[in-house]
Amino acid sequence: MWLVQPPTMRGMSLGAEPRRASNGHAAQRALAIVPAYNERDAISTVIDELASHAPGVDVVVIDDGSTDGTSAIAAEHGARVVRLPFNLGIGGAMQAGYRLAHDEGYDIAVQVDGDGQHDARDIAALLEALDADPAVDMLVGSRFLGADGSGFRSSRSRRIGIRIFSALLSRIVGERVTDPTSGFRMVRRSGIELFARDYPHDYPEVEALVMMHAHRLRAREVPVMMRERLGGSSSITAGRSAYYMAKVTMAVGIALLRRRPIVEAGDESPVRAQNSL
Ligand SMILES: Nc1nc2c(ncn2[C@@H]2O[C@H](COP(=O)(O)OP(=O)(O)OP(=O)(O)O)[C@@H](O)[C@H]2O)c(=O)[nH]1
Ligand SMILES: [Mg+2]
Repeated sequence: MWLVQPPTMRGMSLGAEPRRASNGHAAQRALAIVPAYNERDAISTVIDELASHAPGVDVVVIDDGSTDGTSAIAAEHGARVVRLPFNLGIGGAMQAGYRLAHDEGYDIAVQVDGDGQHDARDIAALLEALDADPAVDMLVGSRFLGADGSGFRSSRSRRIGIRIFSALLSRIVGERVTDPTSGFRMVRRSGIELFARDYPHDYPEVEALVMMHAHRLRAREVPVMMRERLGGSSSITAGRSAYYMAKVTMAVGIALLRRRPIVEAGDESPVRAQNSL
């Protein structure tokens, strides 16, 4: 159960006393991490929609060295903004957000892209799903699971790439993965602990799922609607698509070879068991 916080409390620092939901359970504190690089056309809508549709969730915009006034617009719209001193890329921006979520004791973190592709209306359903399934550490919003096939499903060439990674990931984790490149994902504390320590840098989404699996943390997909970006430009241009495919494929291979926690089947995840950075 998470606490729905009045809008006036958004972004305020919270006391050490654990707050209680009406059913007596300790309330969960959730943080939306909004990575943004030159998103002046979209960032105000993203923040306003979070305020309207996810009022109990705190928001931090991680401005990844933007030069177009993104952080000023975000601050005008009431968001807390962390400005990185220079462009770290999406992975560095997200790890900064997870680090902040870790240090400030958040229970849940959700990535909401600053380009407007992720719809804040889906956050309530993600929170419900996480609350309902304690065995799950991460929920990934999949644009391919919706019953009616509506919403933005990316270009044809990108969908081919997504299918290749879906097949690879499904084999690795042993269950069906449909949207491994989706950035719309929510983690509970176990995921925050892991990603505050270590998060892939370039095109991190697929590799982060392999990391979860290697640490015996469980991810599950839930249907969401995605939209086209509201403006600005994508990091995945036509020319960078080939690099994306090669880099992510190699990174997944290397991630599988990397030292991983030694645990026996049925043991608790070391990330869950050992709680500090
Ligand atoms: N382009 C870019 N985006 C970044 C960077 N750092 C953070 N971001 C943010 O990360 C989020 C995801 O980046 P996108 O370029 O939209 O990647 P994507 O959503 O996988 O690709 P599209 O579907 O084409 O939009 C956006 O909110 C960006 O503003 C960066 O260095 N470059
Ligand atoms: Mg995008």
